[in-house]
Amino acid sequence: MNIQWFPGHMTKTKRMIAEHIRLCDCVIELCDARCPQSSRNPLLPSLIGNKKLLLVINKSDIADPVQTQKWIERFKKEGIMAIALSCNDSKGIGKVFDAVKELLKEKTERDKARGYVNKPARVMVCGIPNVGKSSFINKLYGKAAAKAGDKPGVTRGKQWITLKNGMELLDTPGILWPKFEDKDVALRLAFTGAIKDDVLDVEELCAHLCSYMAKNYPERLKERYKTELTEGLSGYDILTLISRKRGFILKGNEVDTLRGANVVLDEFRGAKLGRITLE
Ligand SMILES: Nc1nc2c(ncn2[C@@H]2O[C@H](COP(=O)(O)OP(=O)(O)O)[C@@H](O)[C@H]2O)c(=O)[nH]1
Ligand SMILES: [Mg+2]
Repeated sequence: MNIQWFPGHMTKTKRMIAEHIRLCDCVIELCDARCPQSSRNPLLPSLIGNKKLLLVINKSDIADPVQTQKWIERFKKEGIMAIALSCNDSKGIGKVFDAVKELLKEKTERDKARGYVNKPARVMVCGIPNVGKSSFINKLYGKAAAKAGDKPGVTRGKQWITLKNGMELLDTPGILWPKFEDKDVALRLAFTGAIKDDVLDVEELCAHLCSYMAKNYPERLKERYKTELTEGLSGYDILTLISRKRGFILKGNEVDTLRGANVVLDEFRGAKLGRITLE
């Protein structure tokens, strides 16, 4: 899951996308609803040229629904069609088909005028690691009619799957590399588990999360860890309080904040702190 991104990997991904994009009508980019902007790769538009893009804000079941709605509106203002989805939910896939249809409306009209009716929409899924690409593709397969088999002009081994609702899906997703020039972006990706913890110190990482939680969702922290949050506590102070409350004490009465940090991060990732958005 945690791919170490080297220039060689990026080149390979760029080549893969360039190879397939001309055969596609649109690209579905998946991002993580807990940090919709940070979990995107801003270079994608330049890789797909003039092809249409649908942004699927996945894992919306574990993000703050109010914030997810705000993100959808913000993307809309930027001219990006975005929909919220949860691959853990049995429903919702119809929304994806509807959105693709809407996105390709003009093209469908043009095709029709040229005598092509019911031309399948060809779609490629892209996204950084851990946003749910495999889960999403499996969810779409749930409605698969048949394997389309190799098509001429497509790299051997690559498969187009014919789905219901007239869509053909490339079964191999484009795995984008996460882009973090900014520390906050790296932190958000580390909180969600999209990048390895060992990129950053676990206690420092958790202290940042505690500090964000205390600012934005203090009640969740209080509820889960039964701690009082007084004014002016640092993230590390909060982590110490939580670790003590959980009884993580080392010899010499020292608080085991490393254990506490691992527990809090795990609980955050498992949505035990409720539905949270990080940006
Ligand atoms: N809560 C939640 N978890 C999801 C969702 N979609 C995927 N996941 C989980 O996120 C993790 C990464 O998913 P995966 O499909 O392997 O992502 P990929 O690396 O982009 O292919 C897995 O543990 C999935 O079970 C979702 O909509 N909601
Ligand atoms: Mg995968």
